[in-house]
Amino acid sequence: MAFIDLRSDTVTKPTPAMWEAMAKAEVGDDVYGEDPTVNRMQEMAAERLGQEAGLFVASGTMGNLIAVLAHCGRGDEVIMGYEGHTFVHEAGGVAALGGVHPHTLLNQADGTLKLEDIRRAIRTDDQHHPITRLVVLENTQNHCGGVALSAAYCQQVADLARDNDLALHLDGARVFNAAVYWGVPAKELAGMFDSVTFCLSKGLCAPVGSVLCGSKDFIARAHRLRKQLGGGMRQAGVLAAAGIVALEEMVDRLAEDHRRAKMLSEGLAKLPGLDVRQKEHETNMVFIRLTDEVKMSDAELLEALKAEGVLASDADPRVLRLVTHYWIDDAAVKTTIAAFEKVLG
Ligand code: TLP
Repeated sequence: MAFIDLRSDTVTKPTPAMWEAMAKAEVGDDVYGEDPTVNRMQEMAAERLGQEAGLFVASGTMGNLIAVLAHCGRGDEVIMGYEGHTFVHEAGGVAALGGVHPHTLLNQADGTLKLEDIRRAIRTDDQHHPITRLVVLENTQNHCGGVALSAAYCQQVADLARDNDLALHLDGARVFNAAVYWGVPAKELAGMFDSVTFCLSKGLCAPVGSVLCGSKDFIARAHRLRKQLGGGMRQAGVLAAAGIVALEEMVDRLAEDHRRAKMLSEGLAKLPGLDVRQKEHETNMVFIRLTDEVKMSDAELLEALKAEGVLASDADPRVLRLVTHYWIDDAAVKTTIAAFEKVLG
């Protein structure tokens, strides 16, 4: 059975244009800096994000980890969202590998961290405290609903960080979704950060990889850290070639994923037992809370949907997440709504 796979946009397979570009990619040893395709992709990525330089990394997790390690030393503190991917879903890497202390703040429903909370979290100069070095934001904010943070908000946080001598990193795994949502070039959402990671391998459909961007100086430090972590990838142009197609061809079409997520949430909201958490500034994710009317456990419901050819994932107990992407068309959205209707029947 060919499944309608809504578990994540990470499941996207390469497009035909990507396969072709990968087959023809000119490659070299990227650890020597000699892979022309990687070099081109990194330059393109940095330019799109309003940053000086870029570094191809194996994953979003690796990009965020390298950024935190490049900005902070052992015992330093990083302010980040309690719902942030870096805090929840990266296996505690910043603490385990960097000795960096996460100071978490509650995310608001719109994905933001309150400026006042950030201000209060910054430590005073006192030997009892860790030294606050960095703030991390996430755009789009995945666990708050895939919501897009605005450029105006990001600028306010950047001003606050600057006034307090803090660095500011963006986990922009889906920053292009945010850019398309707001109808602005990605650099307007990313240019005010000291560093930014974004993923080629999610809605942009490339098979592997993320790019960490920042100043030339920052990327030089990041380069060494990537090597320390075993992330030097040699003839990585095979992968970067798909990344170039992702940046050239796959950004504007993200609007279609957003339209389909809306179609999906509107359809599912009409069904009994489902509390579809529609919010402002949503992009390609639909979060559904199961009400008490649904007697099945989460696992039973997911299994029943699977039997109908639909794959979804559990975001929290009694909360499912469905993510639209390139391989989900209008027909798949309709089939998914019908599958829910049948299973909840
Ligand atoms: N997110 C995945 C899971 O890990 C939850 C998903 O399916 O959404 N930042 C954000 C905001 C992310 O959502 C993810 C992946 C990452 C970083 C990490 O990227 P990878 O998987 O490339 O390490």
